[in-house]
Amino acid sequence: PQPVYLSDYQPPAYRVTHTELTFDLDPANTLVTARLHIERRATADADTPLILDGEQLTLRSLSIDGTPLAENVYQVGDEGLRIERVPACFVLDSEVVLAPEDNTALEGLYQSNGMFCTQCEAEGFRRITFYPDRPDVMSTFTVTVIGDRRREPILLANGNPVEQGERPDGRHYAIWEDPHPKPCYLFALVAGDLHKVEDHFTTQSGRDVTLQLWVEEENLQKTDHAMGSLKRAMAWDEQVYGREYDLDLFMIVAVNDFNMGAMENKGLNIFNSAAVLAHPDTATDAAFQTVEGIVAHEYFHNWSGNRVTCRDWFQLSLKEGFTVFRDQCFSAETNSAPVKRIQDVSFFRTAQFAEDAGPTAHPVRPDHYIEITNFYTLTIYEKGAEIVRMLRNLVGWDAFRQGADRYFERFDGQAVTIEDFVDCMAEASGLDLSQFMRWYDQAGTPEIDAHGEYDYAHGEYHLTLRQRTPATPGQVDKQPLHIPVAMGLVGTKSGQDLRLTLDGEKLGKDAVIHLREDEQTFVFTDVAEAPVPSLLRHFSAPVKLHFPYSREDLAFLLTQDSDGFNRWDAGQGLAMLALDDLIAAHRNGVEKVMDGRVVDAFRALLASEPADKAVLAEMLTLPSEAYIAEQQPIVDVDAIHAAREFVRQSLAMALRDEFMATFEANRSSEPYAPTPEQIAQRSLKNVALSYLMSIEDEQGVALCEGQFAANHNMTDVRHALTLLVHSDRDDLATPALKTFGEKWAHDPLVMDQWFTIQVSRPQADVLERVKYLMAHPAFSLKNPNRVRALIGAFAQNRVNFHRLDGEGYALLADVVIELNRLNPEIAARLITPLTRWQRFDETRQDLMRSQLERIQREPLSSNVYEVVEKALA
Ligand code: DPP
Ligand code: ZN
Repeated sequence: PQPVYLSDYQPPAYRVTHTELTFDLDPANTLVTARLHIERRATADADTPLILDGEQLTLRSLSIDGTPLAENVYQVGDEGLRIERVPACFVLDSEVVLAPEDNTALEGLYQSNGMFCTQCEAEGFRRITFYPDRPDVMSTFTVTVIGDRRREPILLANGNPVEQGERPDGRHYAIWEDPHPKPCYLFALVAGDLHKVEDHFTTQSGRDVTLQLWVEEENLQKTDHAMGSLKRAMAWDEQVYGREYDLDLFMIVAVNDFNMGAMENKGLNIFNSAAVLAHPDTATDAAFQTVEGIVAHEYFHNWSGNRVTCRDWFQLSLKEGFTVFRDQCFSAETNSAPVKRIQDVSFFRTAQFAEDAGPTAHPVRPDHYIEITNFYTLTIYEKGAEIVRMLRNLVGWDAFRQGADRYFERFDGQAVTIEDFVDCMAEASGLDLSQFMRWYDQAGTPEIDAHGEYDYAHGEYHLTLRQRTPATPGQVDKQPLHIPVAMGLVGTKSGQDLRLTLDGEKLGKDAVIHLREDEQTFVFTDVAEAPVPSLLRHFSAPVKLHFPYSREDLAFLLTQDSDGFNRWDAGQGLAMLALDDLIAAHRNGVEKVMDGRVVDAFRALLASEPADKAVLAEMLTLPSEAYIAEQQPIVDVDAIHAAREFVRQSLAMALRDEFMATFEANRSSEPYAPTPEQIAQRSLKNVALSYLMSIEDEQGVALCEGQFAANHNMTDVRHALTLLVHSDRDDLATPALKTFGEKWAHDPLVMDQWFTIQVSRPQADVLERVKYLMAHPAFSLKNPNRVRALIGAFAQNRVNFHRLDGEGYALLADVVIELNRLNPEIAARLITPLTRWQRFDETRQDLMRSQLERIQREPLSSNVYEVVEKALA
């Protein structure tokens, strides 16, 4: 497989002004008839051949302006169709045949539970018909879908329904028209036995939009939350960005077999059922929040992605980074804003930092790729969103909003680049963002070494920041970035933020300083008392910041920092120092001693009257094993697990009564609702229960059993079941798992949770359990959700996946090899944990590499090939 380079970009020689498609659906033999209205661009030479992408298509007929083409004027290869000497303006008709029932890659047209559906982003449309499958070719579409009235009573495509009826052969059809020119990656078709719930939204200009959610019949009672989320998202985009929906109909379809979370096809979003269905009995609070966030994300794409799209796939973050930022802000406003930020950042610092430090590190705008589906990454999405957030913070909301308006107006109906977006922000704000652009082109996580000194004699505080970005594959030399550092100085006597004066300028108590050089010293004057600096407030830039805080400093910031995010982060920092000592003790075989300052800090937190219980729950949660691992030069999975368990148990023993009181104070028998208040209360109660269960406190165990049996809502049931299964009380866990598994055998999304809970426990029997569960009737390698729930979850189980006999790695490689044939996109994603081999001890390095080499010896899809190649480079 050959890489594609950004620098090779050429505008298309031919445009498609209108596309007419007819699908005569059949599982084994779907006939796709395409009529493309094509025009050569004025800038292209008259002898430029027409090249259309096409993969795995059987061509039946081909004609230009009604005349069938002789076989010597065109060529069909593995990647498409080439026609020499075409007119400047013409109609191309083609007929191809596909077999949706054999499509296990879930790209293009496939079947899920008998339902026909499509997934075209990024390059799936070329598996449907011969077409210029690139986002800078935008066309209006008319689509006719023909199906069997009984098997496919519902026939959907993008845009507006214009006609439906019977055919002489007894089949029925529907015609859809999408008036908005769109790239083919936004094409969608769904046909099957679907049922709908319908609602309405009145836009700010008074238009009525019909909203439909299409699901299988048994899922009709799981649609309320998504519908409510959609209406909230539509209102939010009007209020916050002034963006209104532009068709009279908006549809969402839930599909069981889906590679990603969801897809923003124009007017017809297709969702992984896990990202849209939610009911209190079957979905946890976290799942409710995920549904809300993804529904909003896909809806927001209607402007940031569909009306204004990407010129080429190197610009993917143009739509994804911006849209993730938009959905993060939406969720922050509808839930607890500080908790949303804490959760997003802790995930980011664990998973994106790891990606940025590994062999698949790439810039937010990559300069080459082999397989674009490998680039739907945390870097493109989440780091892209952090960059947009920095822009918002740099220019301020008003200029940012003006820049966004300018962007949507200027580029409406066009396929554009990241520069186009940033230029709008620069124009609206008057700021020079040229150095800032490096964030898009430079991979790796910048590190800032900071140190500060208080000059008592002059009342000055000197803060020195030094930045460096480590080398990443293919990018050795890094230039300094423009890094906004939000900060305050917290007076050690007053406990208050001090007024900041920098270079004679009064900045208030909470300021942003701009690091642009390799090293800069900032001198704050009129500093009346010795401060502790609070740096990188609300995680103002996606960097690693090192400041030599003492434990006393961190304990001070934990209670005094005015920035809620940094209070949480100080607590995490304090716990990390204790964990570091314990990891060292474990490795050296020395007795572990708990740091009393952590206990004191937790005691104070538990005694406080929390303003936001969800924040308190986060503050009482220790850094995850994955996060701790990221902080270690060489990851010692066993020492990390032992140290973290020791801290959990020490806290539980020292503060047993406090946790019990917290648990009791936050029980509730109110009917379930996914409101921020209830979610906060449940998370605090369940954190307390986790501590009690970590020492298998007798009363705690009884409460846990009671919570499971009470069956009040899935959040509480799942949490209780997880704690039982992850404890050593198999006498209780085994019957609970059985009850749960039998009760929910009919519901695949709940069975996913049942799989995950079992394979994420720390006990040593997990590998055998994974093998056993792979043979379970509810498991299938063909369903991505099942694969993620069982195999993906096992690979996150640090102590068991990294077993010293290498059996965990071998199991993952076995699955990757099998999936490489069935679903290359999912196979490539599954390899990720093995690609991080350099972070482990030599024994594990060898074991992981040998599994990667074993995969490499197979005949590979380009997806898996690219990942393995990079991992072993
Ligand atoms: N474009 C989809 C999304 O992120 C993923 N394919 O919304
Ligand atoms: Zn997206």
